[in-house]
Order: sequence, then C-alpha cells, then structure tokens
Amino acid sequence: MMKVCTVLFLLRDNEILLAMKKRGFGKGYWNGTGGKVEHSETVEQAAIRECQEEIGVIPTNIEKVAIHDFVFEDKVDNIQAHVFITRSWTGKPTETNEMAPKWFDTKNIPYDQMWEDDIIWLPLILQGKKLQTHFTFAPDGKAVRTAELTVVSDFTLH
Ligand code: 8OG
Repeated sequence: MMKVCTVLFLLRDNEILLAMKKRGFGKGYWNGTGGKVEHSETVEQAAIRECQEEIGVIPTNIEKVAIHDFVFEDKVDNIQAHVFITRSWTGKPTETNEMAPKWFDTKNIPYDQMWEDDIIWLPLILQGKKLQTHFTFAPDGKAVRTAELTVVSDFTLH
C-alpha cells in the first residue's frame, strides 16, 4: 500500500516557515505542514487543508516542487509525498495542537532536527529546482539507505 501525503513550505524573502510536529509520525521534527490526502480531495486541496488545520494559514497559489517516493524497508505502507511552496497566504502562522510554526533564515535551517533526507533535497528546492526522488529508509524508519534524485521540468506519476 502507498499513502499519499503533502508537505507545504511558506516562503518570504530569505526565510522559510517550518513547524515543529508535536504528535504523530515525524514528532519532534521541524517540517512543512501536511498530512494524508483523503479520498474526497485532490493533493492540492489536501495541502491547503492541512496548512489551515495545522498553523491557521490559508495558502493561495501553491506550486508543486517535488514528488518523493519514500520506501520503508520494514513497513507495508510506503509514502508518496507531494511537496509544495507558496509565497502568498491569508492569516498569520499560529501554534495548534499539531504544530508550532517558526520562521528560519534559509541559510540556517535546523537539518539536525528534521527528517534525514531533507538536507539532500530541500536546498535544491530553495534553488528553484523541481525534483522527483526515491528514498529508502533503514528498518528504524529514519536513516536514509539510498537516495535517487532527478531534476524535472514536469511531474509524471507512476
Ligand atoms: O498525517 P501524518 O502525520 O502521518 O503525516 C506525516 C507527514 O510527514 C506528512 O506531511 C509527510 C511528512 N513526511 C514523511 N516523511 C517525510 C520526510 O522524509 N521528509 C519530510 N520533509 N516530510 C516527511 O512522512
């Protein structure tokens, strides 16, 4: 089985909004907002809904910048994560039960408190690239075992 998820980053000037995940999968990591795509919605709708639920912001004009395939050696459920960025939204980032948002300078991203793969791809996203990737993770679900990255001009789903 594959679970389709979203990750969305707000950007302004030279800053990126990260949010500390307070519960669930990825707890204790800084990340974009996001979660599982429900049956009744598109991936884009899910990215917007999750952002609203998790930090009280409604993004406008989201742009897809990556599709990651995350394969977990010990789990039945692999993840396909669709990553978006936006520079426009309404509302002010606010802490909720799920996440605590904070602005970071893009030169000072706390990669040591993020998913281990993020340092491999997020810098490329911040350079304006679009990526399709395939990562495998060790049985602990955290350590990156293999990484394949392709820079794309368009996305293909398989
Ligand atoms: O709904 P749930 O809490 O399970 O969502 C998990 C979130 O974590 C979802 O937004 C996808 C995201 N996520 C992973 N793996 C990774 C990863 O390796 N890097 C980043 N940045 N996000 C990830 O599940």
